[in-house]
Amino acid sequence: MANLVSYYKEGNVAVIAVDNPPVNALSPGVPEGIMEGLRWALMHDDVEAVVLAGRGRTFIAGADIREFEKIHAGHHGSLEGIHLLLADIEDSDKPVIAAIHGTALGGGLEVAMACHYRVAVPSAQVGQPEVKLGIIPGGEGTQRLPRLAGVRKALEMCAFGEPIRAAQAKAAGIVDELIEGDLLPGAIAFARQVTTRTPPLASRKTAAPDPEAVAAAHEAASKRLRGQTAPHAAIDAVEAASRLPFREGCQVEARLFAECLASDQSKALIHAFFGERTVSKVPGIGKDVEILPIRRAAVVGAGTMGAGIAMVYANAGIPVLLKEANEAALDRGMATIAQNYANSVKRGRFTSEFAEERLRLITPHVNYSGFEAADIVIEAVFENMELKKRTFAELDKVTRSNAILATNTSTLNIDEIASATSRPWMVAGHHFFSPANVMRLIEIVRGKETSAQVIATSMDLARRLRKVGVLVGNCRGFAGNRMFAPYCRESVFLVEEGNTPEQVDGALYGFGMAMGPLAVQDLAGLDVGCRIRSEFKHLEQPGLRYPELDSLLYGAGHYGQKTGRGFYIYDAARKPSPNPEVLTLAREYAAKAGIAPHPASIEEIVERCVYALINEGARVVEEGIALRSVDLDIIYINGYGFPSWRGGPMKYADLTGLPKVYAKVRQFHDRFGEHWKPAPLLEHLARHNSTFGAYDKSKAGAA
Ligand code: T1G
Repeated sequence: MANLVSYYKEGNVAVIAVDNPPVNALSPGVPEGIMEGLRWALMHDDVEAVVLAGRGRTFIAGADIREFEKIHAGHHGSLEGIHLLLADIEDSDKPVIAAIHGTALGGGLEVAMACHYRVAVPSAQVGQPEVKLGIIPGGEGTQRLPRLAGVRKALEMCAFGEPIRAAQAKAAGIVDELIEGDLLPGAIAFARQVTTRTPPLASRKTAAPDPEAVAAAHEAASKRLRGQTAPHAAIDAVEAASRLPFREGCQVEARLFAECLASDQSKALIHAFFGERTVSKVPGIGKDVEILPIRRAAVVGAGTMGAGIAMVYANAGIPVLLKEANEAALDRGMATIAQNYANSVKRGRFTSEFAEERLRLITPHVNYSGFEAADIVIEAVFENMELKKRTFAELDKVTRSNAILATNTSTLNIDEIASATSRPWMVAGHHFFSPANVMRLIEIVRGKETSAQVIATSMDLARRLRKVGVLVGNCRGFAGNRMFAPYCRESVFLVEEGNTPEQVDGALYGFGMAMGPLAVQDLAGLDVGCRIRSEFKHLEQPGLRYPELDSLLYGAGHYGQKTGRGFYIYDAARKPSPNPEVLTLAREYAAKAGIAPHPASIEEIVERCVYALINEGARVVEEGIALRSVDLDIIYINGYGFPSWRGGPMKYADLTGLPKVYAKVRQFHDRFGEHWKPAPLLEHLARHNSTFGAYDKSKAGAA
């Protein structure tokens, strides 16, 4: 334990320092080490107070979440050590002071609240983010926090999981003092001031009931965290603190914590937590690969995507040139950017100073001047191969040979685009998702000659841009859009079979998708979908059924939101309402095409759309277009509004059970033909009652 926790004396104050990098999690051995240090401190009569601190970049950032992964996998893991530690701290007859820097989160804040006092540097944050893992605070935090900060503040922190800054925590009564200088000396000085006082205990305070706040919290959680169960459990636990004595309240918390930990939502959200970190690990590209410095960027194309990408770089503090073919188009792009910033200021997301400072980092141009200084160029011109190749041929001449040339294409072949340059090894796809300045996902598309340096730099850059970068291979639609095609195909088929767009979208919205597939197609533009389809029409298999209704709407001049009419009718505020023309068109087309009407249940609608996603995802993994199935989960959660509390499509399939998913896919194959041919990997894993997660692990082992 010595190496996880050390302790020593500074005069009459004992210091216990946790040293469990990278975030000082309460891994097995850490609570025991702290208890050992506390026993040692209490044995020394010349010690009059104890300071508990974290070495490295943070105080304790929570329980070790890997322990919960063990429990989910049926192995032993527990919070017992944490509860014993909480009791030891409270039983101490010498004051224990938590010295907080970095992030005191989850069990870290709970340990700090069991201490008699808490001091923090101004940059520190404290929080109970457990609901983001599908659980609730399990270290008596739902009982101490309302006693320190009141029910309303405790509800906000425990039900929504957002951390607060040290100054807010002091104002709320969670932190006793802010330390302006060095934390440890400041904490020791504070400790010496309190040695003579009776150490106060949070658990001995009371929390006044606040039924209005409880009701409001439940209502807000149902809206903001739609479908999630842990937030409501957290609210119930905090409410118990205002009604029951401390120990009884802790029993309520323990029961609710155990229920949440056993839930599929917790398995899904913890899968997503680690998954978001796993995707940055690319087998064969280790920390030894040099990351190229990216100090200046340039974007070609000031349309919706180009303008959004320029904002992404500016928001990360990277100066960026924005080039368009003519002044008018450039002015439109800059106006879009200015409007986006104004909206963010209006919504309180940015201060006006931040927005002005970032806007100054974007330099508009109608030529390539300044491109020779760019370390990376992102091409975001119209989705046409000839235009992209011409642009890359120009970029090849006007940029330094070691500048990365990235394309934002969402469907075109990276290798063909790279062939227009003399340096295909410096070319990659950086596929942003619209709106680029909002969506967290970037698909980093690896061409056959893309160098390891460009990949490593792209993955690191995604982090700097505060995005989630996922490496994918070069095929039609890469990973996300390739899977999205069958998902959308089934949604249009269902409308052609007589189900209304509202029924189809309502079923997927109820499943947890941020938007239904038909509303998404209206948003993206039916013209875009039809143009892409026409580029690949030659690949369609004769005799196979393909969606036609979207093409019929497009042919009637209905492109979706942009023309005010598509699968829905949109008012000036783009609020959708049913479009009766859709059902007429569908009925007429179905009659001509011999498609039998088939009213589908909500369950079938969800299965046909989501299992189509899963079946294609299995092929994407099998072909190596995605490194792991979890990469597809992270793509769908961060790029397509798939509910994180279902873990992503592949985790959802694992939790559903692959034998069940495979059996349904086979049924659909029998009913609907070739589109539903089961992916061999899905069949293999189902027949062995295995999971996509186990397959990832087997590949990791092989890497
Ligand atoms: N347990 C295990 N590993 C953790 C971890 C944790 N709590 N937090 C981070 N890691 C790993 C992470 O996987 C990554 O690993 C590395 O540390 C760096 O993390 C009892 C039940 C603290 C804000 O939810 O929010 O306490 O990829 O890349 O961007 O009631 O990590 O290097 O192998 O995220 O600087 C509650 C979760 C737990 C905090 C730092 N605590 N962590 O962000 O680094 S449940 C949390 C974070 C609990 C109690 C309950 C962030 C961070 P690798 P990182 P970062």
